[in-house]
Amino acid sequence: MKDRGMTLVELMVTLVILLLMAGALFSVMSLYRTTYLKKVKIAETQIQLPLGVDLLRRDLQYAGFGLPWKFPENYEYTEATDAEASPYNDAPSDPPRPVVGDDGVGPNGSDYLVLKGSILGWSEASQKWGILSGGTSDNIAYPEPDIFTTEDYVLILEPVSQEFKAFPVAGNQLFCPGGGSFCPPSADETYLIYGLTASANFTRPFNRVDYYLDTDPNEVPARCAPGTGVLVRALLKADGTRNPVSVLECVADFQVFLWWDLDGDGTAETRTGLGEILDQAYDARFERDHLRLAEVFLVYHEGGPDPNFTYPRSTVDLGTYSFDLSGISNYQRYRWEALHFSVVFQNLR
Ligand SMILES: [Ca+2]
Ligand SMILES: [Ca+2]
Repeated sequence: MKDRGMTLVELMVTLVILLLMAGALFSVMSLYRTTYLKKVKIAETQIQLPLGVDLLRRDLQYAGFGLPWKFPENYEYTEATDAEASPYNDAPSDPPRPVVGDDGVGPNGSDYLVLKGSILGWSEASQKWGILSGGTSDNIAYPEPDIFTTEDYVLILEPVSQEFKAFPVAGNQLFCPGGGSFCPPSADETYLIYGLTASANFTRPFNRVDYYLDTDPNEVPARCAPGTGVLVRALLKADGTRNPVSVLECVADFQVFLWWDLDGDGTAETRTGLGEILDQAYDARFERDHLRLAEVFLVYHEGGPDPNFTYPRSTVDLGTYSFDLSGISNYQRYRWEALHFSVVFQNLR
């Protein structure tokens, strides 16, 4: 018998290796990626609808995904250049905090939220990730050998320490037999690879999105009440400027609260504003250990002014938070809506 196939022992060994490598972690990541892509697709076609807020929910869930926790000595990168965005930088050399922001710095006392993670980039490249095997074995063991193209720039992390091993590396440099310096030193070690962007001129080892209210008259539709704005999702570009895309129109207020497990008993017990991170100088490590949940409030109106309509109250009450409408002229003529939702950070700790 020439084609005897595998012996039982060989089969068992292979199975054990496959189980170790392709087990729970991979199926979770795969599920994760599929869900994310599905949601992005839905949102892309209806981005002007309140459903666009679902993007914010997704981004909160994925904050921290593919972020390096530790940099090599003397490693530096650049981040936001605009005055409104730069206070939330971790550049030039700190590990990126998954969540940053501040209270009341926007129109009507609204908040400014910043989220960081590889997958937040939305580019085809940033939706990719893989496993790089060391030694003389095949290069990318999962999900497929050639998932990255020569255009994709990637970040390589050591999976336990999340220490970053190589940046930037183009997809065609990932083939380990032949031994690049970014390859795991032995066959039984693996590194994680996260796609970042297809552009060779990127400047930081993560993607970043900023959420804030924009009240620039050129951006706000004419139907919106005076003083309201659009909630934008702004991807930070390589040059440090923001690329804003509207996700919700006629927004009067945007508030984010954070829930922390400060006593480490596994349950979040402390609610703070976003500004707590800056006030207390919490770093990336502290967020991973203690930050558990985000709570978001949005106040906006549907349609335009209606002379035959009277909104019955001067505040929008949302349980633990209320917004005073009386600062908005003619607020009674608009149909005010409120959104209140909570999101568990799935990529911290
Ligand atoms: Ca706030
Ligand atoms: Ca607790």
